Amino acid sequence: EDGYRLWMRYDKITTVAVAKKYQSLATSVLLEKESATFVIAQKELQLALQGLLQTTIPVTKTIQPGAIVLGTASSSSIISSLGISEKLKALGKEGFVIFSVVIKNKPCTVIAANHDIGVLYGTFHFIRLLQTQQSIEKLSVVSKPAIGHRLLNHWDNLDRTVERGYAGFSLWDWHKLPDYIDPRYIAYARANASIGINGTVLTNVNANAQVLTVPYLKKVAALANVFRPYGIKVYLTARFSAPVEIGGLTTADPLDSAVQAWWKKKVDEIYTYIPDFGGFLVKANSEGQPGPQNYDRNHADGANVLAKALAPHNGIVMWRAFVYSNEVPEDRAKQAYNEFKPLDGTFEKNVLVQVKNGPIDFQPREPFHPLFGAMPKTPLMMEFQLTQEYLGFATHLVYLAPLFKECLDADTYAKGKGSTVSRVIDGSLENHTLTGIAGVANIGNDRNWTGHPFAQANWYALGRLAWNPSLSSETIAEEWIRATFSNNENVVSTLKNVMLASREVTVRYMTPLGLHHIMGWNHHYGPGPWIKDKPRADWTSVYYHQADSLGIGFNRTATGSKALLQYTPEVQKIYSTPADCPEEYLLWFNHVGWNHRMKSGRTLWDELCHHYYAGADSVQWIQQQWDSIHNHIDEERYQQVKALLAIQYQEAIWWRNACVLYFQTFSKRDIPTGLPKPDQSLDYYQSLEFPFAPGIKPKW
Ligand code: BDP
Repeated sequence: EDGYRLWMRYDKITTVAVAKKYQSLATSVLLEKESATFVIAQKELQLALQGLLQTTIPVTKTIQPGAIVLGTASSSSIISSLGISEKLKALGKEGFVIFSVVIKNKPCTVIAANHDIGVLYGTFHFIRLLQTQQSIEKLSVVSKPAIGHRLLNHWDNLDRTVERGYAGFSLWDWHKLPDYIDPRYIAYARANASIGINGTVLTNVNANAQVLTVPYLKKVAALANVFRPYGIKVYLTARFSAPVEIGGLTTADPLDSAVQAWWKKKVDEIYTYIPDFGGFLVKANSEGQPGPQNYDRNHADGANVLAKALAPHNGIVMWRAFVYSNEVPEDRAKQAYNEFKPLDGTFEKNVLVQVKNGPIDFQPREPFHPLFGAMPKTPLMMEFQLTQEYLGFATHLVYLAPLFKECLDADTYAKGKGSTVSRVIDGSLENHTLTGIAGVANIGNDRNWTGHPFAQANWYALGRLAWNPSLSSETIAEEWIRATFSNNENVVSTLKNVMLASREVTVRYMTPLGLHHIMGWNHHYGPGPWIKDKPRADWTSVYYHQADSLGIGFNRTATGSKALLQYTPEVQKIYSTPADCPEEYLLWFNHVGWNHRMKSGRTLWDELCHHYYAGADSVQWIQQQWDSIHNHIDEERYQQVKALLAIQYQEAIWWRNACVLYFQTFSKRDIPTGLPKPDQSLDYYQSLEFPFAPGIKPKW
């Protein structure tokens, strides 16, 4: 068991009573008409039942007791005769129903939708019920996605390196495409379809214009052909200077008519190869990438030229709000809001502005981005990061659903109480119909896809939350554990506890109490709170923690950088004083004295130390939990996770010792009694070089 099968393992159900029940309720697949997508659904169902029940299920055209009836009203006379057209109407293109019904005296299960893809999604839902051993006797499921565009963003370069990728090289074998279709592309599509992901951006946001040339478009088209029956569209990153780099123009000024004509022609050409091409994702005027500001134009000017070219083909532009300019601002957290908010209402209809969950950069904990709720006339799309750039790469076990949920459930108060981030991005707050969410992929060509076996859960969680942001982290973890490891109740509850705690554990040994951006320079691995004197102040750690003899933390309140004022007054109130600020964000918003009294009764300094020590200790607890279920886990994955946890523990100690010793140079206080002293000096930690970091971005 090497993890290749992800959460689609379909191993035999060993609880006899459950298997028996399923055997009588799932005897055959009834498919009246074939389509590429229907056949995928049918085969998946057969594969799942073959594995779970060890029985071969026939495909029939007539009803038998226990038939699973698949189809749409237009493809199936049986489904069209069931009187469910009203029910289906509300489900849109991707929704589905699953229900138990008696047809001609024979008990059946119907999986129906308006379109073929809905049937596939319904089939995967049904299989999930079996994998998690739920009753399928009296089913009545109605489901449709809350968010329209549910995407992975691959930061994959054309040379197959993956920026911030820790699971091997890119899946896309550009050299052998379009002629050789690696079976892994199909496995990838299937995994995504199983969790409702319906789009993939194939290339890095730090884009290479080459991918827009004809030889590459043919390769992209080959991938699109594989993905299409799985409901997945392909998207590309568009380098803003492409008209110059591959088009032979002298400018990429978005208001120049030759540039506009070039993009139109290019887009028309793309659609001749990929008739359902999804559109472009663009990073512009950020970290050295070209953009409209090079020509004194704004982001809307830039996005709109692409949007107009794509509109006739129903393509979209996802224009990223992750920007920071060449001048170092007094607070980088403010920049996206400052640049984008004034542009609200000036984007074309087919533009989504893609906003990272927090205002800095995928830290272990950030408050929600102030743009959420601040641009009512513009559909905003969420960008989460699955790849653990700032969370220990693929060696630390960190289940990210709680991080995602914290952001989605946060209240912006944009239109009063209940204006959650989730309602901003699902469009319901401002009645937007164009909606989206993306996860920066953590997938590579490692045999188990994501490097760390548990990192698969983050890919899974993104898909499940994109479909239904109101699912709990716990529900998602439980589904994933049952499908990926075991239905044994002890395994389920042990791993659930571990997974649910894991993000907070990591926050504690890396960046407790609202600290952020204090990791190693450039590669972002391991502690580096001492980082200073780099080309930009906002690439250093001292800029973010601001520790001095009086205290620590970034004052972003009205008496500091004023970043807090970008939020609504209700939100401001929550964070504006050290006395009231929730402690998990204390040092994000406030500079706080070392003697500040915390809720525990300890001083800030003591509390900080306790968090670092508790975080590291908790990794030991995770190790114990993992060991306790050894008997129930296959040996290969057991040993792999065990080895990774050992690395994680060493590194938690590394983070703890390095940070405590470093901050002590400011606090001038002892490490509280009872906590063991670090066995190495600060000099030692500062002298450590991280020898090899995969996925590093070249410095521009
Ligand atoms: C940062 C990464 C960098 C990305 C950038 C981005 O360090 O590699 O290019 O974000 O999102 O997190 O554009």
